[in-house]
Amino acid sequence: MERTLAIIKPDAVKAGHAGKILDRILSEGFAVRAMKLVTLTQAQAEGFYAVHAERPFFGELTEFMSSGPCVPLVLEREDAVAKWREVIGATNPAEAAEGTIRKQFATSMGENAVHGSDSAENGVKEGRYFFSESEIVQNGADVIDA
Ligand code: IDP
Repeated sequence: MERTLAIIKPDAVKAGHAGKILDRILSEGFAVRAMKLVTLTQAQAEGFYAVHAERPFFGELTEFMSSGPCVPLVLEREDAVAKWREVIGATNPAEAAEGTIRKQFATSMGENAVHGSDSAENGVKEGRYFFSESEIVQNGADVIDA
């Protein structure tokens, strides 16, 4: 079993798509191990996206990510990282495949509805950025994916 960190980004929460995206997460066989609704400060968004600090879109990205509530989730299943990236689609919605979450809900390269970790190592690290150990359910989360 592998973990990945998903985020339903502020654009998707604001547009009322969080429920549909959670439904898709469950129907794709992910177990939800942690979930919350939180509005990040810009500093928290900068910390999360520190790897992009030198990119020209860093200011725009961190302002957007702190513009309203988002929903971070720790997801678990076999090949969670690759599977979630397949389900969300390409970063740019114009290039996202039919049936992907970004094709369905993203409105631009920046406001692209969802996040997904890019490696198993980052999945664990990013999960810890949002959740303490005691907030990540080790078992019994099947109440939500039953
Ligand atoms: P990913 O989210 O598909 O892994 P990354 O290249 O890691 O894509 O970029 C992180 C996030 O930064 C993207 O999801 C998107 O919100 C934002 N982003 C990436 N490139 C651009 C851009 O050219 N303009 C504005 N925002 C961007």
